Amino acid sequence: MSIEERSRLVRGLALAAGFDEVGIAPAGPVGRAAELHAWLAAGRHGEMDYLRRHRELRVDPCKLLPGARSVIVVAQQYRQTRDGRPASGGRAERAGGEMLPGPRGRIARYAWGRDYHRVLRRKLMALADELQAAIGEPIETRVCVDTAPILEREAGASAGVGWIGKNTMLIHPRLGSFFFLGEIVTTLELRPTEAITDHCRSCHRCLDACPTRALDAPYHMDARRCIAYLTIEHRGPVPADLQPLMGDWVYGCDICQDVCPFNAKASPTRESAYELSDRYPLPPRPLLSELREWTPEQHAAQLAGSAMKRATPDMLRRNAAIAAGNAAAR
Ligand code: B12
Ligand code: SF4
Ligand code: SF4
Repeated sequence: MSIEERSRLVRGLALAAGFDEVGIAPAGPVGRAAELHAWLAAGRHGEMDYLRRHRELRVDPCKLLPGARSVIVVAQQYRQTRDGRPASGGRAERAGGEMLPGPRGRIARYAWGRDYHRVLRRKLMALADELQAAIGEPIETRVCVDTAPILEREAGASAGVGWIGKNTMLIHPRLGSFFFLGEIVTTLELRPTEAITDHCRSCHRCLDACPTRALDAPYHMDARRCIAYLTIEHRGPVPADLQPLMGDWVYGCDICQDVCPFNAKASPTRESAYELSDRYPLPPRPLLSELREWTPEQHAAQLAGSAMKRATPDMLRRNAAIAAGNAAAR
């Protein structure tokens, strides 16, 4: 099979598997390794020490899989067909059939359905198996979703899946940015896809909308100020000056994506696992009074199968208390 035929095969198999976009990057050192090192040296990663620990692996997929020739990058959209109004169902809405009073928190869209790590990994493993069978010769593959030490947005940008926007998200002209990324690093030689040019141009809506000024310059983020970091990654108390700026977010933040014009017309997900359901995990606007009272057992039971279990019970209670304080101040 020629390199072109193999590359077409990869694209065909990935799209048939239900991914919304696929691209191929050459394996090898990424272009912006120096930016990652500078970002870490400035301490802008906060407590996310895992980013420091594997920084040499992160900038070169060949270190992840010796002999790697290509990185297949897939995107899977997750924006739901239903919007996150409180009436959309779920346990926290009712107690004994009664509506409970009090303010509600807000959960970022990416955590509304089932844990994407599991959904995407399973699909990518199946794709790697199919590829292996179709190629008919031994190849090595390593599947990565989020937690592997790889700069996924850099890989996605060099694979032509999107461009890195001023809000630091990978954006696709048609799909917007509400998608997850996953990769198959492989020893198979494939034809790289052409990169997409930056479409942000003179727009700066995301920078203007970010409530905490975490986006302190175009394409640059101080994660220590990002609400996603503060609610999901940061343990211990949130700095007092940032608390009032966090609004009602209790897990993640979507503001710099909600305002992006490329998300306005993007279609919703085709993956039922990411849709809101009465089982997974919480309504997107949970009652703060309920979140604040959860026991560790309730936390484990309610968040089984959800990406939200990354936050400890203490962190969720802390986030709910901050959101309640902000609601009271309003
Ligand atoms: C750590 C992390 C975070 C941190 C830090 C975010 C950040 N901007 O770095 C926090 C907790 C804040 C976070 C938040 C979110 N995250 Co996150 N996160 C990650 C993780 C695990 C590592 C990212 C990383 O290495 N950051 C370090 C920085 C320096 O690297 P980078 O973001 O790739 O940045 C590169 C570019 O900025 C570039 N660069 C530097 N200067 C310049 C200048 C120009 C002009 C250009 C073009 C580029 C450029 O160089 C950098 C290094 O190569 C990735 C998964 C992965 N393994 O990559 C997911 C990932 C990036 N996150 C994801 C998601 C969904 C989110 C949230 C939307 C979740 C939410 N709703 O709350 C938010 C979005 C916030 C935002 N605006 O970025 C998705 C993004 C998908 C996409 N379409 O881009 C990823 C890819 C996970 C996945 N598998 O889908 N995240
Ligand atoms: S996710 Fe929220 S806090 Fe973080 S950069 Fe975007 S708008 Fe700012
Ligand atoms: S809001 Fe505007 S500047 Fe920000 S990422 Fe979207 S297009 Fe780019």
